[in-house]
Amino acid sequence: MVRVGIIGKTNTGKTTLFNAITMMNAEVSNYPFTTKDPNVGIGYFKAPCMCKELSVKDNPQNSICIDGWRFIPVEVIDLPGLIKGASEGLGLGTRFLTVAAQADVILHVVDASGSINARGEICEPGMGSPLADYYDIEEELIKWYTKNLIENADKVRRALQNKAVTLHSALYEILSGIKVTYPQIKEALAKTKLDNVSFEDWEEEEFRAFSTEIRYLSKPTLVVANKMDMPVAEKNLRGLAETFGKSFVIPVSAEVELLLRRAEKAGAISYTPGDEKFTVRDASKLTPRQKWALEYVQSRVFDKWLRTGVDLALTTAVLKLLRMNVVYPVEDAKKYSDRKGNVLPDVYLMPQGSTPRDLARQIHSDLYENFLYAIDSVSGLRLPNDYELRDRDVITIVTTRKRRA
Ligand SMILES: Nc1nc2c(ncn2[C@@H]2O[C@H](COP(=O)(O)OP(=O)(O)OP(=O)(O)O)[C@@H](O)[C@H]2O)c(=O)[nH]1
Ligand SMILES: [Mg+2]
Repeated sequence: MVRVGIIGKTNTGKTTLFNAITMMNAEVSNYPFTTKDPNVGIGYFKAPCMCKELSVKDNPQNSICIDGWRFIPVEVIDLPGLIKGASEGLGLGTRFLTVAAQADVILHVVDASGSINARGEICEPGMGSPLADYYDIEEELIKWYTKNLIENADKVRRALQNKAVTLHSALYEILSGIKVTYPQIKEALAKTKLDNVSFEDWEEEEFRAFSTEIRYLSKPTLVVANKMDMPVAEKNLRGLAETFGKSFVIPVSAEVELLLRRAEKAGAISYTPGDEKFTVRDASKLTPRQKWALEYVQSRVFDKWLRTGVDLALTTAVLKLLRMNVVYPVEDAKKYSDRKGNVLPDVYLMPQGSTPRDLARQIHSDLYENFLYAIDSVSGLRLPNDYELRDRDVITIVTTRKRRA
């Protein structure tokens, strides 16, 4: 399962976002460093379900279908907050970054309303700087990656004493534990031109340059501009979008998403996460406070930003940043079902460039070992084995044992 890590300065709303995504109840407060240990949960993002296009009634097994939207599970990790100087031990330090390093993609939450100061304490909205916060936290991350590599440099040197071992593979031995791939190491060495420099000659500057590349290549990152319900957030959002590019900054109001999901659970409204509207079930049953809150949500978020942005942030992180395609394996190519008759039972997230054989490997080693070929179930055509899976493909795998996925 894809893992999404939530990082950012303390008090930016990471746990609120985590609770909104997972519907858990992790502690939230307006004091810095509320979260002391990482929270882990399951969240769902939505993609248009193939049941609509194929006009079939589906019975999802590993995901959920609501009104033609497929909700796909991801693991979400909420981390304790950071502040500038964390790598020197300020705040809670950086020891939890080992957990962040296990994520496939990062949501970096900033307080777009500028309501926290440099130390992460609540201040007058607009006084804080989300851009400066972002850079402070990124600096801590890069320092952590650099320190981690320097601490392991002796291991790399020892491995390199064996002339058969390349620098790439020696570094891979060290970095694979924090989800860095071999091609990423190759790319980072090439980009920094360190593939031409003997490891013996690497100094602080070289370690840092390489670690910086590794941080960005191995952990694609989306900026979550949170607290967009506050008026001053708009100006800061513009600054963030100009700096990082519009598609890498998502305006979000985590607190509003959490409020809506809880109100939906309590039966007060109908709302599907990611929707651009919500409807009150029975206005006469709302307390004045609830009424005020829903009016705030409507005017401050939906009228202005169309949506809370929580679902969009997850979808963008997984599908765009990680370049995943949603693929539906089915055993019966005509009924689009598994052997029990469940229609469009499962979805798999496959990285761009994956082939049907890669899909077989993800499903079961038996399927992979006995793989013969795959069929595009919608057209009924046999696919070449080097076919690159596309988003929303419905695939039947044919094996030597006549067993199908
Ligand atoms: N206005 C507004 N406030 C929010 C939003 N999201 C979170 N907050 C508030 O921001 C404060 C901090 O929220 P948390 O979720 O505890 O923040 P955190 O980043 O997890 O903080 P630490 O765990 O202490 O690092 C709380 O007072 C939240 O109610 C939002 O979308 N809008
Ligand atoms: Mg927290």
